[in-house]
Amino acid sequence: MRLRNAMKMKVFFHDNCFDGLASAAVFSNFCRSAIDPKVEFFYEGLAHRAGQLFLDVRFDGDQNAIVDFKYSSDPRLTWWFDHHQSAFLSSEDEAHFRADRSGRKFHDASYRSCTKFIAEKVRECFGFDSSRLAELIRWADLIDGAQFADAQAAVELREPAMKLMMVIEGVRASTHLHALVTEFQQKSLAEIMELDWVQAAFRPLYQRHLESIEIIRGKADCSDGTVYFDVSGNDLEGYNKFIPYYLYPQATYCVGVSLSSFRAKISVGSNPWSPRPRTQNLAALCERYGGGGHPVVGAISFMPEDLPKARSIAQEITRELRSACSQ
Ligand SMILES: [Mn+2]
Repeated sequence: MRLRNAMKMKVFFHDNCFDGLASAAVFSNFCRSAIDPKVEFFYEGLAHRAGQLFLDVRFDGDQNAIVDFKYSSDPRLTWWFDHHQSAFLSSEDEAHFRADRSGRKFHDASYRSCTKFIAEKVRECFGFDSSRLAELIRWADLIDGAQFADAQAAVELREPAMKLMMVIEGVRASTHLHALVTEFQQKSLAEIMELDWVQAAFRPLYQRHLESIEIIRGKADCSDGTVYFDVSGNDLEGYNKFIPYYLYPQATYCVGVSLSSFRAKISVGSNPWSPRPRTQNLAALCERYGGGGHPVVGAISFMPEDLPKARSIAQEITRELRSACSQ
């Protein structure tokens, strides 16, 4: 008798994002335990960029899943979980999702993290219990929802989960990121933090983190409740997004411009500990310029050569937020 080949599950996740990797781990744990114990996983990170998002994405698994990232109407997509407000590239994609009757595609923008969303959906729809990954789920929800006690906790990185967040956001080797998806299912966060390769990745990133606080301090300009900074000349794409509020606790919003090999990026955020309430929906604001995100944090991507355009839009957004704050 011919042995059946293992089912090949391709999992696409939001790259360099704690919630993205944790989502991949919770989804994989569900697949192996509830769908097929012999399933073989293949991982690929997806990043927001200008232009066609899924152009070089190959849905080449027997089943294909996207977690914590935008919807694709590709017929080869089997599973989808996302919690971003800006989850659809077009109204056609949204209509395609609404018409789906597979029972395997899920969207709910009221969740702080996709990780917790997946855990609750697989419980509700498939009776699957993810509680053995409770620590991971709790931290993904805390990190993606920015539920830290204060900016110090978010920037000083004392907890293993916070250190891992920095490793995930800073590591560029996809083999390391994919390894973490597996480790998340087998070890505690403190144990993962003790792994030699994680320590080796952590040390230079932590050094860079300390330097980045000084770089942002030097570039930031805070007025009318809004911090603006441009670090496009500083080779600093993966900085900790709470640094501006650590430096300027009185700020409500922050607008940053950065540059990497594949994109120029405007990051727009709001201070979770702001003394003044946030009144602007940052996903809607970023959507006006072709970006997206959540009400509390959004981003817009440009081609690297469009940096001057990114800068001028970032300044326009800064003026708008400053005027909203001074009203
Ligand atoms: Mn997320």
